[in-house]
Amino acid sequence: MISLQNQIVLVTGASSGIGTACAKVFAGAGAKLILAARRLERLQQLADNLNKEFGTATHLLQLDVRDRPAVESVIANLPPDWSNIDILINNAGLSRGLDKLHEGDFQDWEEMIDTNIKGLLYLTRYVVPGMVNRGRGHVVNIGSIAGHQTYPGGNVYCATKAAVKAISEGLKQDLLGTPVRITSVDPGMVETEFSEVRFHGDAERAKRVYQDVKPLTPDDIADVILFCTTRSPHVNINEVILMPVDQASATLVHRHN
Ligand code: NDP
Ligand code: 8X3
Repeated sequence: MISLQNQIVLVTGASSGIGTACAKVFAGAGAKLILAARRLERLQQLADNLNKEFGTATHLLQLDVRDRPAVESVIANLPPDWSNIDILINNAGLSRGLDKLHEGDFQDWEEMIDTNIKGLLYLTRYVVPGMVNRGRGHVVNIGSIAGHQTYPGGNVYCATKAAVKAISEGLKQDLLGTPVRITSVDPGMVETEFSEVRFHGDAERAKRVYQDVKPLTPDDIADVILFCTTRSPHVNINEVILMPVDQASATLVHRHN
């Protein structure tokens, strides 16, 4: 197991759910954190809490990962103490809608494609060259079971996560011959703000997704990411698929009612 003490970890989508949980787990392990998301006030609150609890040093980035020039600029202009990123957690992502493809909303599609695929690519493109030059680094992409199985209404969201799977596999191949590691962590149902975002703020509909079932928690995912990033340097965990015991596939969920 390798130590994360003083390693620099960049977490996208740190303002909620899995990203926030990653920030806490990596702070507890002694890492220094670059926290990125659009909602800066949430990042500020998180950074204050981590500083109080663990004395964590943080650097905050108010960033929309869809904005390529902004991604390029924040990475290029990191203060020298923060520029040698050891671990990139490409977590920022979202689903929008559960419409049939032929009735789908173009704006929903574009938001998912621009965030889940292009945003992840931009971060990877601007951060990984430094890792290759320094001869150390680990990229963790958050995929989904949706990248392995398409479900009704999932169409474009599933396509974006299938793209994340292909990008993770491609990056692994392209990094062959370097010590940089790449892992895809692909969860099933995790209770976060994900469903509320998918249903455009319809909290009642979002609540029904997790009703009478014990979903994964964001901490469960952060725990797996911590495991993957602390293996011996010669070990690369390529892909982890995890789901709740109450779930067997994207559509097969056992409800206790
Ligand atoms: P949340 O909605 O709780 O968190 C999503 C995070 O992504 C927020 O911090 C949000 O920050 C950030 N984000 C969204 N769009 C952008 C953007 N354009 N630029 C920067 N940050 C952005 O959902 P989860 O924690 O569940 O989602 C995290 C990842 O996990 C996503 O990639 C999702 O697809 C994946 N996933 C989730 C599962 C689940 O069941 N919950 C299962 C499998 C995978 P802000 O709005 O402040 O910018
Ligand atoms: C999130 C899990 O099954 O809602 O990626 O697509 S699912």
